[in-house]
Amino acid sequence: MIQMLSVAFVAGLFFESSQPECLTQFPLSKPECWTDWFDRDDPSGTGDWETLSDLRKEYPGKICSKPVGVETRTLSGLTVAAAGDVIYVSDTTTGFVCRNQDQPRNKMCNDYRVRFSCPPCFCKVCWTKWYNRDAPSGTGDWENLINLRTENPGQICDHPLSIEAVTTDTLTPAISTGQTFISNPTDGFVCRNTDQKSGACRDYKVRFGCPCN
Ligand SMILES: [Ca+2]
Ligand SMILES: [Ca+2]
Repeated sequence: MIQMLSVAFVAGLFFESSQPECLTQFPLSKPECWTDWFDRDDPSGTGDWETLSDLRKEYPGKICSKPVGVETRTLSGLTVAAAGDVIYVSDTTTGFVCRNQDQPRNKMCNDYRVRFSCPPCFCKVCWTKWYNRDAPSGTGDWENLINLRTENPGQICDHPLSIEAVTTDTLTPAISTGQTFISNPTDGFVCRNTDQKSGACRDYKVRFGCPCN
């Protein structure tokens, strides 16, 4: 009976793990795809609340829909065991909560950061096609995300992880041109002629790295 229960338990785990946003199978014991570390709360109120629902609101798109692991450290790098706090919850469904009321002798919780491991496909980057919507003949080369989204509806993921910008003629990475520009996965790419010593931007094209799921 015990054996049957444990088989059912393992099967349940496996079923859970095969449901996330991709169908890639992977060894549960070796999750390799970790999110950033998050620290949205501190324990000065009722405790340190690093719940998944709050973290998802604060960091949209940064955490997969079904994490397979959670890791917690104090801001100074201690494990929960080393810090000695009583933890209310720490799992892949709720996230992490340390309540001050659970600590002995009116002690406050330490301040924790958390990160989650996700199915590998969540961390894999899939590139969009290259976009070149503008030329620098006006005020500059505006390959900004808001315009690219409007002109190419449904093509670029909601939360790109990265951006690549190169010149259209020599495919030189923007970073190597010596020009001044803004380039990030949230805003896209903008090079303004007025910011250049030469008075003119080169023409760039961009593409975005998205989660593959
Ligand atoms: Ca915290
Ligand atoms: Ca361009």
